[in-house]
Amino acid sequence: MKKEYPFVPYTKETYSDEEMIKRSRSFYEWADKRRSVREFSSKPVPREVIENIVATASTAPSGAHKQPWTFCLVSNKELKSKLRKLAEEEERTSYDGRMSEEWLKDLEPLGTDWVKEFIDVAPWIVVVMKKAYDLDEEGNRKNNYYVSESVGLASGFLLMAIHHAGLVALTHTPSPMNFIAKALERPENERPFLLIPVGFPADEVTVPDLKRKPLDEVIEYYD
Ligand code: IYR
Repeated sequence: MKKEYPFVPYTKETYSDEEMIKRSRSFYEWADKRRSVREFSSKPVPREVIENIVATASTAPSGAHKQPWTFCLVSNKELKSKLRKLAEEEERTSYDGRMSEEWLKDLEPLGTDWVKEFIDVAPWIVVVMKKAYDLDEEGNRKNNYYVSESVGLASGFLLMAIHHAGLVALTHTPSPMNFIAKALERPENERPFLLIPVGFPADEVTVPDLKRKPLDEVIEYYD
């Protein structure tokens, strides 16, 4: 392996098989408690919590370590209302004809509709932006690689950090999303990826009674 740039020692704590089995099991059981929530409390969440969560997301691996993401953290009430209004305009058109019958049927068990009250109610809206390319100080384009994969990974890390902080989130995908870049006045190299309300769940919140696929439906072994 060619190592022309500086490398530093890396120490990783390791465990016995028995300990690994215990740890991986309890991590799974904890991860399995994460649910997408659509009803939020307006109870505030400290800025430092959101910053720590984003710091975790930004540790995700990315193509050529370019970290091709920006996390826009919206707590401003007027801006949240504006995002809600614009999202609902798009969503109403989607639910009223842009989405196929099959798609609407698939969504029925989730109880979604075009009303996106959570954008107003949740104390923070994290808008994950993906950077199609970077711009250097002189405005020259610099390539990014595997941008969707990288930003998808960072978003997964973000959701786990939210869960770990004792908060809930929803991965919302208003479509099309161009309105978000405009409302947030983002530079032209950034594209909206996900809109994620973050906060405490509303009192007595309910979630759809979903079952996750058993392992034999998601694993193929090649021993
Ligand atoms: N973007 C719409 C519709 C929607 C689509 C899928 I796929 C979902 O899993 C959930 C919702 C909305 O946010 O309502």
